[in-house]
Amino acid sequence: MSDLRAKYLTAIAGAKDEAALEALRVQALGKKGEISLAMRELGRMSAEERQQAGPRLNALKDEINAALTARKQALTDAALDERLRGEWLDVTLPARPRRQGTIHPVSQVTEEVTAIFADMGFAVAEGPQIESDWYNFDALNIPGHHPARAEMDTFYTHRAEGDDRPPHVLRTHTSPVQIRAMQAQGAPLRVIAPGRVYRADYDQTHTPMFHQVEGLAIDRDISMANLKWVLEEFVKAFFEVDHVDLRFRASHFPFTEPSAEVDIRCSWDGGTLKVGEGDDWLEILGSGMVHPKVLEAGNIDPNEWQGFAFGMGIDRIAMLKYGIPDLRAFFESDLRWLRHYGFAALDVPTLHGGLSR
Ligand code: 2U9
Repeated sequence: MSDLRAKYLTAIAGAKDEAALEALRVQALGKKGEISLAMRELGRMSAEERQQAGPRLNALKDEINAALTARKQALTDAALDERLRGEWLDVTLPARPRRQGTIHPVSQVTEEVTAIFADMGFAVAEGPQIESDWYNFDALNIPGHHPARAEMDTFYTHRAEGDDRPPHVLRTHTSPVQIRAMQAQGAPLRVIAPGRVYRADYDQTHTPMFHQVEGLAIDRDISMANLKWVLEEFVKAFFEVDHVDLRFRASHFPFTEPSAEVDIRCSWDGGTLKVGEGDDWLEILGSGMVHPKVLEAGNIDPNEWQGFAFGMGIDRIAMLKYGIPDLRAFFESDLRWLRHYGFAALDVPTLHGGLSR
C-alpha cells in the first residue's frame, strides 16, 4: 500500500495540467481504479485483516483526494499568475506620440493665464453663466438707463406672460463672479475669473460667445502702481519676453474710477507680432481702480478697502500670441484647424516647466 501511496502522490505532484490530474484520479479512484479494486479485495479478507486494511485504504483514498484538490488549486493559481504577468500594463508610460485629440487654444491660454496669476497669489473664482441682471449690471454700477446696458448687446431669457420679474441674462462679462467672490470671501481678496461670456454680436472680430479673464485685487492700500506692476509681470510672462513697455490711456468704465486702457509696445515686421520692440501699440486690456459703489455691492466698505480690476479677451490674446488670424474659426470645430492650432494634451503650462513650448 505504501507503494501505491508513493506512486500516486508523486504523480499528482508532477501533474502538468487538469487533464493529467483527472487521468490520475480515474486511475486511482475511478470505478476500476487501483484503490477501488483494492477496496473490493477487502471482502475476501478475514475480519482481522479487513480491520487493518480497511481504515488504511480509506485514509489513502482521502489523502489522494486531498492531493488532487491541492494540486488543482496550485495549477489554477499558477495559470492566473501567468495571465497577470502577460496582461501587465504600466499606466505611467507616456501616451502614444501620435496626437489624437488636442487642447484648444482657448483652454491652453486659460491655463497659461491662470498659472501666471496663481504665481502672484490670485485664486480662480467661478460663477453662473446665466445671471440676474442685478449681478450682471446693477452691482457693477450699470443702472437700468445706462447706455452700457444697451451697448453690451445682452441676451435676455424669456419670462412667462404676466411674470413681471426682471429677466435673467447670459452674463456679458465675468465681473458678476467677482461680486459674488467679494460677498462670499470679503476683503482682502485676490481672484481672477476666467470663463465664457455672451454678447449679441457677430462679425470678423466678434462672436456671440467669447472668453474673458478678469482680475480683482482688494486690500487696504492697493494702488494703480500695484496694478501696473501686476500687468507688466503678466504681459512679460504671457508673451515670454524679458522686457515690455506698457501705455496706460485714460478711459471710462462704469465699474472703475479712474479707468485706463492698456497698450503694449510691439512691431508687426513681416506680418508677425513681436512684443516689447517696435513703434506700434497694441491694446490688450482694460483696467482701473474699483468704483466705491461696486465695493459696496460686494459688501466691502470703500472707506476701509480699495482695489484694482482688469479685464481682457482670452480669444483675442490667444490670436495674438499664437498668430491665429480669424476669430470665428475658434468655434467652428474644424478638425484641420484644431490639429493645426491645438496643443499636446500632456504639456500642462507651468511657469517653471514653460508656458507654451
Ligand atoms: C469688479 C470690479 C471691476 C473689470 C474690468 C475691463 C476694465 C475691461 C474688457 C476687456 C476686453 C472686456 O473682453 S473685453 O471686451 N474689460 O476693459 N474689465 S476693468 O472690472 C471689474 C470687474 C469686477 C467687481
